[in-house]
Amino acid sequence: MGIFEKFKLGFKKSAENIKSGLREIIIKKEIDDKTLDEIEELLIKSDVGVEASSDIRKIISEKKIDPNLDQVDEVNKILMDYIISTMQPLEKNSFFNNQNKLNIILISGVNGVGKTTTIGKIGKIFKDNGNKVVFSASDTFRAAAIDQLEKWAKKIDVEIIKSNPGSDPASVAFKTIQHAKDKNLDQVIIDTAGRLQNKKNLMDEYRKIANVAKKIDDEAPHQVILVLDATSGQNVINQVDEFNKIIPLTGLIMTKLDGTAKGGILLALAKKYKLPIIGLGLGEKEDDLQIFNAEKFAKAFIQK
Ligand SMILES: Nc1nc2c(ncn2[C@@H]2O[C@H](COP(=O)(O)OP(=O)(O)OP(=O)(O)O)[C@@H](O)[C@H]2O)c(=O)[nH]1
Ligand SMILES: [Mg+2]
Repeated sequence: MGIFEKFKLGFKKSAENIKSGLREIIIKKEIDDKTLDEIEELLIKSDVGVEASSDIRKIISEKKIDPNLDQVDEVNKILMDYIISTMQPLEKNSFFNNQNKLNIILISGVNGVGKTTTIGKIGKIFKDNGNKVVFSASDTFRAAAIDQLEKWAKKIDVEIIKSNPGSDPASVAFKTIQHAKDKNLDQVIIDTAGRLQNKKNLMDEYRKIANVAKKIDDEAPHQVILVLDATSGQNVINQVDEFNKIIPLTGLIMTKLDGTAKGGILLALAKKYKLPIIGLGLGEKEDDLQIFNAEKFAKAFIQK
């Protein structure tokens, strides 16, 4: 199965819910206020957020769809256009280019969302694009975390700098950046321990990694990417808020969009934060990251 098919499959359930929901709602000749209310409610239930749902309602209402057309198709077209126009400005393919100077990327997120796996996947894309990559094993919290990142480094054949479990995460990041400077590498990708955004000491540690990076390069970290798990539902909104407060985010990656995810939350995030969406995780293997493309996302979302 190609990555796009996989992507589409991930959305099958939510898209079918929307389509069958629309078929149930749109039965009358003309789309009246009650029908519009029901469409809006269906969209909110699909996680696309209050703002986007209300925008879409307004567009449908203003469009005055000809009752002789297949109205469900027409509404789906509106949905698709809306997704593309909202999300296309958030594409950022250039993220994976060689910047011709050292680029330091901090990967953050709560426990188990897929940070380490995502580092393996983006490391591979960077490498395929001709970058020299080094991983920083700054999740020193668990010994297994260091081993996990090391396996990824071996698999895709990039360097890794690590230290003993329990050592200072910021000092590992410092060593890695220093190494990258000495060896003229292109991309430093820093893994961090999964942390609850309300644990102050862990969040202080996270802040310290960024401060240490700044000591070597005052523009660092150049990228601060929050990894979000699509199965977390509305919680992701809170996660973006909390992490953004500590070190301003420069982009998002959403994982676990394979399976039965409700991808609508990504539209809600796009509308609310307008943060670049770097990629979408569609599985556990090295090639299971799709560089974000709004049109592909929209097509998968409505199963076109
Ligand atoms: N299906 C699926 N599983 C994924 C995806 N990304 C990661 N996983 C799985 O999710 C689990 C957690 O992934 P990790 O990469 O260890 O997550 P993490 O955020 O580094 O976890 P901590 O370091 O413990 O906070 C693993 O079993 C991964 O294989 C994805 O896109 N799809
Ligand atoms: Mg990890």
